[in-house]
Amino acid sequence: MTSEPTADVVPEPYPDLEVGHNKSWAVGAPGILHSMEPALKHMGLSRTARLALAINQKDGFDCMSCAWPDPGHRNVLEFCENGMKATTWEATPITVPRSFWAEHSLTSLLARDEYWLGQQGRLTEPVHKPAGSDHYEPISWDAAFDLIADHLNGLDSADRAAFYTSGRTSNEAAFLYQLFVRALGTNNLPDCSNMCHESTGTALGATIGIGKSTVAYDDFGKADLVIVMGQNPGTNHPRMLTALEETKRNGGRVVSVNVLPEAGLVRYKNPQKVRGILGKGTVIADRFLQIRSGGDMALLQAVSKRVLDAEELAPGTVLDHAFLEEHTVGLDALREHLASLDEAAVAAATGLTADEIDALAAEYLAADRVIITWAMGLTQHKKAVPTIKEIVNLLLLRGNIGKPGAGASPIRGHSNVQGDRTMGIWERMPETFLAALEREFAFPVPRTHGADALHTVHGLRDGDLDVFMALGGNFVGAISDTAVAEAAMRGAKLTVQVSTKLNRSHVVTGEEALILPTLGRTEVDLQGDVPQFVSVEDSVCAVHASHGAIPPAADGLLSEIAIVCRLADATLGGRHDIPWREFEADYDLIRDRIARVVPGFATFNVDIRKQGGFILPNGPRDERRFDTVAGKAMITVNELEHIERPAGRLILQTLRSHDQFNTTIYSLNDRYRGIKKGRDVVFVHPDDLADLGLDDGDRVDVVGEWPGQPDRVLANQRLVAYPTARGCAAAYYPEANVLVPLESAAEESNTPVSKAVIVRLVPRS
Ligand SMILES: Nc1nc2c(c(=O)[nH]1)N[C@H]1C(S)=C(S)[C@@H](COP(=O)(O)OP(=O)(O)OC[C@H]3O[C@@H](n4cnc5c(=O)[nH]c(N)nc54)[C@H](O)[C@@H]3O)O[C@H]1N2
Ligand SMILES: Nc1nc2c(c(=O)[nH]1)N[C@H]1C(S)=C(S)[C@@H](COP(=O)(O)OP(=O)(O)OC[C@H]3O[C@@H](n4cnc5c(=O)[nH]c(N)nc54)[C@H](O)[C@@H]3O)O[C@H]1N2
Ligand SMILES: [Mo]
Repeated sequence: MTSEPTADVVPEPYPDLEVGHNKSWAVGAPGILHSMEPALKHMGLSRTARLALAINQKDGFDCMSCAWPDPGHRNVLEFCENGMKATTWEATPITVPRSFWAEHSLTSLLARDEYWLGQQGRLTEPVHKPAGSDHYEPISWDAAFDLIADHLNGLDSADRAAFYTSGRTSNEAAFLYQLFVRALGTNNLPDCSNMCHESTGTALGATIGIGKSTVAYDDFGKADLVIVMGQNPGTNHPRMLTALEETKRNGGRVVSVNVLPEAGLVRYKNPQKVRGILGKGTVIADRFLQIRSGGDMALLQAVSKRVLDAEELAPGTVLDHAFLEEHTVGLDALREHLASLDEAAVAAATGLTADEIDALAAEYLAADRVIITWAMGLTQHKKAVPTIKEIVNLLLLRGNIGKPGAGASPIRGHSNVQGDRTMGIWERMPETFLAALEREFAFPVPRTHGADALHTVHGLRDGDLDVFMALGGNFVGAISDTAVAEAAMRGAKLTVQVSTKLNRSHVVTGEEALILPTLGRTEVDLQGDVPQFVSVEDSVCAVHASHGAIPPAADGLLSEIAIVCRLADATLGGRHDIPWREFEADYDLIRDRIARVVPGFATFNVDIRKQGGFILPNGPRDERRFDTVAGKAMITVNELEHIERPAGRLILQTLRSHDQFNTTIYSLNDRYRGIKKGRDVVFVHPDDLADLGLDDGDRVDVVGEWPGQPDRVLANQRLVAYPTARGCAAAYYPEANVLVPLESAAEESNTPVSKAVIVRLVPRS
């Protein structure tokens, strides 16, 4: 018998872990009340009230918990439980004291988890870890900027530095950051999108000519059918449930396609309504297809095939011929390809019966207006890009793009991840953007594609990168293959984190390291005496202003914009004719430049001051214009492939609990899944447990497998019998990131395959 691998670190079990039953309903009054408790405890009533009344209001700030759009009509309290958690987490008056850095060595901080690190409060002053030291120590802002400038200016090539962005960064800060990085001479601009909706951008860009949603907010109220695929809105986009409720009120239907029966989709109590507080709530999903992990491409092909078969039976009545003729290419090839679709392969891939698939096809055919939404359950798979292309195929067959109540709707994660891309945060921005930037700022903009998130880890590991800087986020916490990523990061000469709060990326550092604390979006941003505002773009391409509402957590914090401007000034000096200090003093001047570089922003400073902001133009949505290589929407042929599960193994997905935001852990509870006071759980179907000779409550090591590589281990997890699809398991991200191999990436988009790790469960003796 081969001996089992052992983990470097065996975590202690959470001592008070409780496992109850999973819930079928989401949100409602208990949700809101539960979310207010910590805020009230730490912030006092008036700060809490100021916050709550400003979230997502027209003169307030944009909630940073997700990229769900704001409705035209706002409720007095336009937020959800998780939005309240995100804002109070940022707005806490608790701060990291100066003594913290002397008291805590980096070695001691490495033993702390994300929950503890986040609990330490807001960062208030820049700190520096000199080479060879085990402690950060305070440093002045000017000295910090000079130090980074010296490192950057000492590089043989700007390509030896990488500049990460997380999706909370405002449009204005993002625009200046990419300007600085390109003026420095590199396109190394990895971002959280590389790990998130990159597959979406890749698939939609190729097929419809724009990587963004083709629906507007109001379309949800007009749809006959919304198919929600690979997404858990009850936790991750709670306000989307209000839109789905609208779909239903107007007679539309909702179908959920998911590996798990997620709470909010089964029943939803709208916290904004008395009915939601007292009543039974709305049943959201009329139909639930519990699919096997990675089975969505097969399902979509099978539904498209049924649509094409129906057309054969009743020619001229099923497909939207006028639309297909005028706006698409590729129909014949798809028809030919699907004619030989192997239904046995579909059944194996999806785990669904032919009846279930027939029923979904019938729903699709009965609806004149169909929206398909999706998130990480689709994008974080090896075959994510072709899967999303199959969504486009299915929609195009009946003209479901570019008409009211219909469209393809990726639901973004971070609140401004979409806007950051629009502003140029991408390692391979198109030539049109780079040329416009070059015209406006008169320096030679580099054209070679830069490093994305995974390439950045490769670059650090292989000694091709010396400097890593992050504008927000938690790179080593969020990226796959934790042990490999952390070892790679330690190879950097300098790491710089611009952050609001402590996380793992502050304690896994390069030789030298800096933390630069920044203002959050909730806080008033004064330049001179003038309060500034910033802007963001949501999932449906609406751009609006965000005004800080509460006093900053500490004196002396700089905004992200000020940090970028001062760093650029220190690094580039007079090398280019870019007025960094003027940009810092007046954000309107930044918007004037964005207006001249980024399409759709021509009258930015005027439009952003309108109530509710403005909507960016979108070819497919507005005029059925598809800027692809063919000049039409592309119907594509994608070879079916599904995940083979070796005997005795499970396909593990890594997902979010209800009380976390990505790597930020608000509490140890996951209410809707019945988990309390702990995160060391693995969800497995009871019949799979029985087959494996295991029981609910057993402690196991979860061992991740990748061909030709040593196994990876997430040690000492408690098994939870759970109604997931057969053969599939689930565990929480970011802890489970140790199991995701660096090599396991989606084809074309290079997104880590966080939703399908082959694992075996080894009982702890
Ligand atoms: N409160 C809160 N809000 C958030 C976040 C947060 O962490 N907390 N994160 C934000 C970010 S950055 C993002 S990207 C979004 C993420 O939003 P989601 O994508 O909803 O997040 P996940 O928790 O990764 O959930 C993935 C969902 O896909 C399902 N799934 C997994 N594999 C498959 C599959 O193969 N097929 C199908 N059909 N379903 C599958 C899972 O069961 C789960 O319901 O949320 C954003 N909003
Ligand atoms: N296994 C697995 N891995 C995943 C995923 C998964 O589903 N499974 N999901 C992926 C996805 S979808 C995403 S988007 C990434 C997320 O990756 P990231 O965006 O890098 O991670 P976050 O946890 O959102 O970053 C949180 C940190 O951002 C900082 N921060 C918060 N607000 C601000 C601000 O206003 N300004 C600045 N400068 N800093 C701020 C705080 O210090 C906080 O600790 O993770 C990815 N990784
Ligand atoms: Mo995300």
